[in-house]
Formats: sequence, structure tokens, C-alpha cells
Amino acid sequence: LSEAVEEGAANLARERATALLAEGVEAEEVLRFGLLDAMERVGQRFKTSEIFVPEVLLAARAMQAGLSVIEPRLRRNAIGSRGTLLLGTVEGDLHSLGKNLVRIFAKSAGFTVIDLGVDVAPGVFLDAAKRHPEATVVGMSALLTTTMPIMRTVIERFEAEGLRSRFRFIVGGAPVSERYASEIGADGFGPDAATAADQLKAWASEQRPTAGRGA
Ligand code: B12
Repeated sequence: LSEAVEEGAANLARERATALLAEGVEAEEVLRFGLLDAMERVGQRFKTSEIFVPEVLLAARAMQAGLSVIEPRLRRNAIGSRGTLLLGTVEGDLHSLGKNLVRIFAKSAGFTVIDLGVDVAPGVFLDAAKRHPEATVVGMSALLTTTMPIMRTVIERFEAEGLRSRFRFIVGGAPVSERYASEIGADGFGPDAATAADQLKAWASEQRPTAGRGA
């Protein structure tokens, strides 16, 4: 499976992921050793200019194909809705895989996820917040150092519109750190999708944020 992902062979990735599940391999193992490790190697080869954007794009498609096969298994423990998360990759940024994993893990932890997609402008997060009064968490993904600052802009726009106190903000993506998260006024950071889901669960078991927090 990891070879199929590295080679960007989406159909093969789908077939192999299906076969692994049929053989009884756990979805979490397929994710870790079949998909994430492969994408890690793709990242390394991209960094050293051994491969270029088209190959990375094909690998990403193959990873997405594998992800869609294991998604129902990863979600099998879902237990009704614990809350609603607005999720998106920020404006100018087209990286979707990490965000999609956060979506899958959040859903399997029992959250309803409104996935706003990639290249999400601050105004789109705001509109979604207004359209979904049940939402209490905003999750933002950024994979580029040039798009990370948009996360701060989003939080500032929520503050300006008086919506900040309704939400907790959780941020993530390869260049994002705990320190950066606190610098921009986010409430949480997730180095990976599993940690993100743990944070959501911890917040869900607490009370909603009180008015004025994070101002
Ligand atoms: C795949 C990929 C692409 C694909 C994306 C396809 C897709 N559909 O997503 C394509 C080919 C489109 C692409 C394009 C570009 N890319 Co690119 N890409 C990558 C690559 C190789 C892997 C990223 C990935 O999907 N990883 C797998 C996922 C699962 O991991 P993840 O995203 O980090 O997510 C995990 C955590 O970060 C966290 N997480 C993620 N989001 C969130 C959100 C929340 C709320 C939380 C809590 C947690 C969380 O949980 C996730 C799962 O555990 C990285 C290399 C790398 N090491 O990251 C470069 C990388 C991010 N890309 C890079 C660059 C430069 C580009 C381009 C500018 C290249 C170009 N010259 O055009 C363009 C920019 C396009 C744009 N405007 O967005 C650089 C960024 C450098 C920088 N410092 O900013 C990197 C680091 C590669 C490098 N070393 O140079 N890329």
C-alpha cells in the first residue's frame, strides 16, 4: 500500500487498502504504516527535489483513495454527536490530507464536522459560524509558513464580530507549534489528528467557554 501511495497509484492504493482490511489488519495500522509513512517519505523526497509537485499531487490522491477505504472503519466507534466543529484549511492553502484526517478522527470521536474545505477565507469561517449556531469549535489547518498568519486573522475577525467567546479554536498543520498557537490566541494545538480528537473530547466534557475569554 505504501508503495502504491508513493507511486501515486490511486486505484492500486484503494485495492490494497481494501485487501488489508479484508485480511483483518486494523484500520489504524493501515493508516499509520500504509498511508502516513508513505506520505512522510513523499515529503522527504519533495524536500530534496527528487520529486516535484505533480508527483506529490498524485501521491496525495492515492493517499486520499486509501483514506476513503479505511474511513468507515475508523469511524465505527462513533457515538452520536458530542458537539459541532467547523473545520477548514485556511485561505491560500490547498493542503487537504491533514485536515481530512482531523475530520475523520473528530467524527469517530463523536463530533459533527462541518468541513469547509481548503483555501477557506476568514469570511467563510465567519459565515459558517453564523449559519451553525450549534458549533462551538473552529479547527484550522495550515501547511505553509505563508498561510499560518491567516489563522490569527480568522481569530481576530471572530473577535471583531463578537463571536470569539462562543468558540474554542484549535489549530494544526506541519509548521504549526503549540507556541505559535498560543501566540495567535488559539485555545489548542494538535500535532496530529488523534491528539486533536482528544482535545475536542476534553473540551466537550467541560463547560462551554465563558463570554469574554480569549479577548
Ligand atoms: C502533499 C503535499 C502537497 C500537495 C497537497 C495535496 C493535498 N490534497 O493535500 C500539493 C502538491 C498540492 C502541494 C502543493 C504545494 N506545497 Co506541499 N506538501 C505536501 C507534503 C509532501 C505532505 C503534506 C501532507 O499531506 N502530509 C500528510 C498529512 C496527513 O500530514 P499533515 O498535513 O501535517 O497533518 C497532520 C498534522 O499536521 C495535524 N494537522 C493538520 N491539520 C490540522 C488541523 C488541526 C485543527 C489540527 C488540530 C491538527 C492538524 O494532523 C494531521 C494528521 O495527523 C508536505 C511535506 C510535509 N512534510 O508536510 C509539503 C509541503 C507542506 N508543501 C510545501 C510547498 C512549498 C508547497 C507548494 C508551495 C509547492 C509549489 N512550489 O507549488 C504548493 C502550495 C500549494 C498551496 N497553495 O497550498 C512545503 C511548505 C514549506 C513551507 N515552509 O511553507 C512542504 C513542507 C514541503 C517542503 N518541505 O518543502 N503540497
